[in-house]
Formats: sequence, C-alpha cells, structure tokens
Amino acid sequence: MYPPAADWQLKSQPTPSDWLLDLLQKRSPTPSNSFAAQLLWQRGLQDPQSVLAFLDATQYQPTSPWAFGGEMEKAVARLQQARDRQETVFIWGDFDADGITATAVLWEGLGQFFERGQTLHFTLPNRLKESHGLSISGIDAISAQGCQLIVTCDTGSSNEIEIDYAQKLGIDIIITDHHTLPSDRPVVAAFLNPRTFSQDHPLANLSGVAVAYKLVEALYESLPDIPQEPLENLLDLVAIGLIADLVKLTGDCRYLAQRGLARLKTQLDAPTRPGVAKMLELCRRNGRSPYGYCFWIGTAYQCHQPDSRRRSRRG
Ligand SMILES: [Mn+2]
Repeated sequence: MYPPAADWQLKSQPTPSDWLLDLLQKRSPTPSNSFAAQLLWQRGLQDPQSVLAFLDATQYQPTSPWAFGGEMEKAVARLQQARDRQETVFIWGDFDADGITATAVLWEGLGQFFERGQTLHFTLPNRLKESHGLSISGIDAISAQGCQLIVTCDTGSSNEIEIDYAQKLGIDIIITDHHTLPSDRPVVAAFLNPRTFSQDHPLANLSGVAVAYKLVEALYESLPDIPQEPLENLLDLVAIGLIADLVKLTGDCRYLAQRGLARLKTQLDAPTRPGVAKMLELCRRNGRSPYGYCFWIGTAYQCHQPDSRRRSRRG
C-alpha cells in the first residue's frame, strides 16, 4: 500500500523589492538572482542593512554582552572579586562538543585573568560513568581542592539540589548555560542563560560555548589592560560548539559562526591548536565544506563514545 499523497501547504510568496535584486546583482553578477532574492525576502531580510549584514559578517553589528543586563554585571563583579582575593575557581563543563569547547573558551579566556593550574582549574563529568550537570561527588572532589567559585558552562540551570549543596560548603556559583530554564531563578551569584531573552532577540539561540564567550567578552571589556591574547582567538572554538550543537544560526549565532569559521580555516595554514588542525586536515582530505568541518569535528567525539546516547540530558 502506498502512503497517501503529500498535501503540501505552500507558503505564499511575496515578491521581493527591486532594490534587493539590484543589490544581489551588484555583489554577485549572475543571469538571475531571483531565487536568492526570494529566499532572503521570505526569511524576513527586507531592508538593505540586514541583507548586507547577512551576506557579510563585517557589516553585522554584534550584540553587546551587557545585553544580559544585571546578571552579566553580577558575573563580572564576582569574577573580579575572585581575582582580587586570589580565590580558587573551577570551570565546570560538559562532555559534548558544545560543552568541551565552552570549557576551552573559559579555560583560555578566564585564563587571561587567573593563573591556570593555580587559581583556575576545570572539571568535566566522566562520560562513561556520569551524566551531564553538577554532581554531589564532583562538588565534594573540587571542594577538597579548595574550590571557592564554580563557573559552569553548557550546564547547571536545573541543578537546584547540587547548587544548594555547593553553597553549604561555601562555594559560590556562576551559571552559564543555554538549557531549559528552571521555574525559579537558581540562588547563585549570577545566572546567564539566553532562554531568558525573547525568541526574536539576537542572543536568544546562543549555545553553551557562545554564552561562555559573551562572559569572557564582558570581562575583556571590564578589564581591558589585562588580557594578553586577542578575544577573537577564541572564535574558532565558538564556531565548532555552535554548529555541532545544531542551534538556529540567526542573529549573533550566525555572526559568531561566520567569524569563527574564518578563524578556523587559519588553523590549516598556521595551526595553534594541533588537535583541531589535525581534524581539519582529515576533513579537507575527505572533501568536507567548512560548515561540515565543524559538524564533523563535533560528531567525531560522539562516534568514539557509543554509550553517550543512552544518557539523558539533564544539565
Ligand atoms: Mn549545548
């Protein structure tokens, strides 16, 4: 028996304005740009500035990290306090591609302000034995190492019990995450989660690595004389996490992914991350696109961890 014939509901097709066809024709002279114009128009790109920003990342006006408002101010103030007091800070990451790149972004980014291995450390759940998110046993372990502040990435929003437990041990927490919001804001030093934005906000779809990047960006803006490395050096990691996590690439997500892909390509000629450079080389040999690079790098790790799919997402 054949399945019933598809009953397609076709969206009405408004006609794009002539200026859009002219603009596309100037940028990319081809016999017809009408399909591209139609697609852009239907995606809501209906003024020259947003079309130009879509086509060229350098024309996009990125959103300030301070769009997170008071939560970003609290996060930066708490990190500055930790720095002034020489506190022991732990990054608590996650083991998927977004979580690992987020951990690396905080390790390198916060590492400009804290001494790695001395006042700054990181911890990741063991994928084979543990699930996503904060855990009592993990908190015990880092507490024994003198932890006074945890900065989560790609996880932590719904870990109410573990947050409470950490605080009883005298550990403060900054949550950076993009997973489902709990019914009440957790009682933490700062809570950065883009789900608090309206759906059409340019930061609404940030993945874990991109939230971590915005925190580092705010810290760079607050203490501009301290970092030795340019913030942009982190963008290749941001692109990998954003693309592998399959978030909707609109607004700042698309901008960060575009800039990150450009940065990632430089790893082929002038590698600063040997592991990433090696994976890129393998991708190139297999003829993958730059977008495919990120997805492949992200999923390569999954392929070697076959039990991961049985675990539920909780963080
Ligand atoms: Mn994620």
